[in-house]
Amino acid sequence: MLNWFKKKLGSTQDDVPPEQGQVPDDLAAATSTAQSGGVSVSEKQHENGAGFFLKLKDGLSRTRKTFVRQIDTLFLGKKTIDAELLEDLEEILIMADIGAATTMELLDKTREQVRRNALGDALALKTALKEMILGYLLNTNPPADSVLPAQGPFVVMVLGVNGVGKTTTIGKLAHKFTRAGQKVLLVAADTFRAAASEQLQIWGKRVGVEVVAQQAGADPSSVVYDALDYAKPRNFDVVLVDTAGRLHTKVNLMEELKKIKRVMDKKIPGAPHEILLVLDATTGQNAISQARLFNEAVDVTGLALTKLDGTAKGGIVINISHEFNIPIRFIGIGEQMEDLRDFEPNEFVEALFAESEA
Ligand SMILES: Nc1nc2c(ncn2[C@@H]2O[C@H](COP(=O)(O)OP(=O)(O)OP(=O)(O)O)[C@@H](O)[C@H]2O)c(=O)[nH]1
Ligand SMILES: [Mg+2]
Repeated sequence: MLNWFKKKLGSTQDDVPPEQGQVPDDLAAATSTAQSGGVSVSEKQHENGAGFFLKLKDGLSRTRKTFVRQIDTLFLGKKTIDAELLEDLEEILIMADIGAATTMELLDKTREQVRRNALGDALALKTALKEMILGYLLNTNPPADSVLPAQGPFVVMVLGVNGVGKTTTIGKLAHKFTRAGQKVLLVAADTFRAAASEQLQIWGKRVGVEVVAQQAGADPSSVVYDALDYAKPRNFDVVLVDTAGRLHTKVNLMEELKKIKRVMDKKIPGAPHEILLVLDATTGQNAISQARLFNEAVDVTGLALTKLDGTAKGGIVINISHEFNIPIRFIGIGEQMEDLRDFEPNEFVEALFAESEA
């Protein structure tokens, strides 16, 4: 099935052919042109894949050290899987922020396999772990079933607590969409923090897209209302809305986000088409509670996990995938424009379990 979100971004990572009836006409046309035009999606994937993969692998190196390399150490000189080894493994999984519930489940499954004599030695256990983890990631990250709006802009509402990387992620997304030939509008609906709209405008300049902003303290919903009024007749393909990460109280914030969502739907029925929650991977278990909180308020449809570069807490990806039935759309692996990846379970697991550190 087509993952429209990635296709819309002109991703080079997704080489799954589109399914009939799922693809808006323009997108289907674009896909078939790309395929008949000599450069197939998978060829492009091959071209760009290696560099991206190395960067992802590099970004995950600290997680790999606290996780996979620890597992390797555990197995050093040890051929049999005994109770002590499983206890040590439990500690490693917990330390890697995979989460208590997910860790217990992984261990239960492992014990079961040991009982069935399905795991000959420690190496087989490592392979089994890798497969179980991939299974979790594939399970909660099926191809997206959302549908692009038949007409009008694709509206993405971006949420998350302060400092997680919302504005940066919007800048990176704007870059991706623009590169894919889409006309992008940025909306500064964080009117609470003084410098928020300036920061978005800097990204707008950097990427070369328009930004709608009002004065600090303006009502965020009315900023959004006006922005959608502006976007509709001007044929914007994508509208990315930056929201506040902090208000006077948490309740205020959630109420405001609900209001913004209502206003969007009133202005463009069906909008927002994506409610993208941004989570900072370095915060580990905190990210889990944030996901719960925001999801209760506004029904999050996708996640972006930022700052996976240089964190030892990359296991949070596994935890969050297992805990929530919300797909991870993107992962951030740096501060630059290009440092946003479509999340691909296979690629992620391969990078995490990579053998060499080079
Ligand atoms: N290393 C790294 N840094 C990131 C990533 N994404 C964002 N950042 C940095 O995180 C910091 C905060 O990012 P912002 O985009 O301002 O976060 P925000 O959620 O918009 O913050 P508020 O507007 O205060 O709510 C900035 O210094 C970014 O450069 C990432 O993937 N990797
Ligand atoms: Mg911001």
